[in-house]
Amino acid sequence: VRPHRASDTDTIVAPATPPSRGALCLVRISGRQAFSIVRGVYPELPDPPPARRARVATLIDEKGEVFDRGVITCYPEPASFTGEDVAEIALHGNPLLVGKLLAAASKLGARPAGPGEFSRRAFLNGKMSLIEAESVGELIDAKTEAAARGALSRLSGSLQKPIAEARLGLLTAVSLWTAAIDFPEQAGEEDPEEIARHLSRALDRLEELASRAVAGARVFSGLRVVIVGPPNAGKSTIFNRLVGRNRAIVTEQPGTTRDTVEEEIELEGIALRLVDTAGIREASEPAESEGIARAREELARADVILFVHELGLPWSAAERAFFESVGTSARLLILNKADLSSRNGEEPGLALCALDSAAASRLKSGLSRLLRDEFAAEAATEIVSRRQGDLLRKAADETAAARALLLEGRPAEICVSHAEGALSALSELAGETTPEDALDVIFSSFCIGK
Ligand SMILES: Nc1nc2c(ncn2[C@@H]2O[C@H](COP(=O)(O)OP(=O)(O)OP(=O)(O)O)[C@@H](O)[C@H]2O)c(=O)[nH]1
Ligand SMILES: [Mg+2]
Repeated sequence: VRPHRASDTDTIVAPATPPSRGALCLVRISGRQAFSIVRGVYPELPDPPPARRARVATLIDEKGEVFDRGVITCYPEPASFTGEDVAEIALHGNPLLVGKLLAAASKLGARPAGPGEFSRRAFLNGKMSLIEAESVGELIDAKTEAAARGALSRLSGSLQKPIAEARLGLLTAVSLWTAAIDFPEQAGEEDPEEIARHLSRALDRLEELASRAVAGARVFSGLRVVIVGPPNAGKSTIFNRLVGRNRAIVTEQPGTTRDTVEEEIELEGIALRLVDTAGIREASEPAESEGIARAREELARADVILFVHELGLPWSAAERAFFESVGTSARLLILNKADLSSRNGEEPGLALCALDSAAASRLKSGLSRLLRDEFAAEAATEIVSRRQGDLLRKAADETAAARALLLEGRPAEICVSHAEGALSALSELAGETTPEDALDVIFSSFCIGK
């Protein structure tokens, strides 16, 4: 039985389009009284209303005065977004007219919908799984294109298949165990090897999903791109190029940047938080050494590192060690001030003159290539909410524990309880046993009208 509360049976109304002066606004009404409420503003609506057919309608207010012409479409239950009777009224996107319609609907018995309430009902009425419901929420506030693509791919259920496979592995393991426990004569001794095989299969799928979930959540919320390197290499100039304006101070003095400077940009449909840092060296003043300490902190939080070195300058041992310490995965070496040196870089990197007018596009294409190599898979496929990521992690950990205990020869009961823990995390992920408060958390993060 799905959890629900009394307010889930009210008839609700809200604009489904953002509140702004646009050409059209779509107002959605859902619940038992939906059609009678529509009749209050459009008495000519037949009873029963024509299903899923748009009708041009003259809308009247409480005093019987025409206030707008719109288009009304009725979706009788259960074939509607929420699974209830739903009416959608498209009218002109004038806040005064929309306000009139909402006021009339309230007077006729509808209550303004809370955030995510339409999706909540769709979920309660079995119209969508929780995974799909959360995608709707993410779709609404997906900041960037890649995040929007991820939300879309999940709406079509691309998470479901690997989860189903993991679940099958776990269920098979649990049933082999319980058979051995409950019917020792018929089932014989349990076969740890075979059970472990099923657990391993489940674990593979879960580990893959959980790690993708982490990366997906990062792409979804934006990547931190941190610019580091020795003083005076041109870090702030490069930062300004990428931001597209002179946000950070640039001077010919080494040690100009004392604190970190941040700015958000978008590239390849991914939101990037660009961070300029103080040049790393032995500082002469407290303010500078504080800045350097911050630069090191930023490095630890970075998803992508742009390391700037002045082309042709020798590498100090300290710089070399620093460069090695940032790792190689998502790192781009920029050899700046290429205009000053005829020497070719001894390191493979992007030779650049940050003062040049082509610098911005060269930087962006270098960075794009890096993003595609490192993050394309996550950006294009599964982007998962933090809650889903946590549940996947829990399922993976419980499965790993069950398998480890099994291989240590622990009693079946203990192993089974971990496998069941994994299964219940997966059920919660799919929305089968979600406690009431979790539902509130999920749906209240939506915007009104969804
Ligand atoms: N010739 C030349 N000069 C550059 C280039 N890029 C930056 N500069 C100059 O180098 C100096 C230092 O540039 P910044 O961008 O302030 O360097 P930074 O790495 O942020 O320096 P700190 O903040 O002090 O660590 C400025 O005078 C820039 O105009 C380049 O490609 N060629
Ligand atoms: Mg600087």
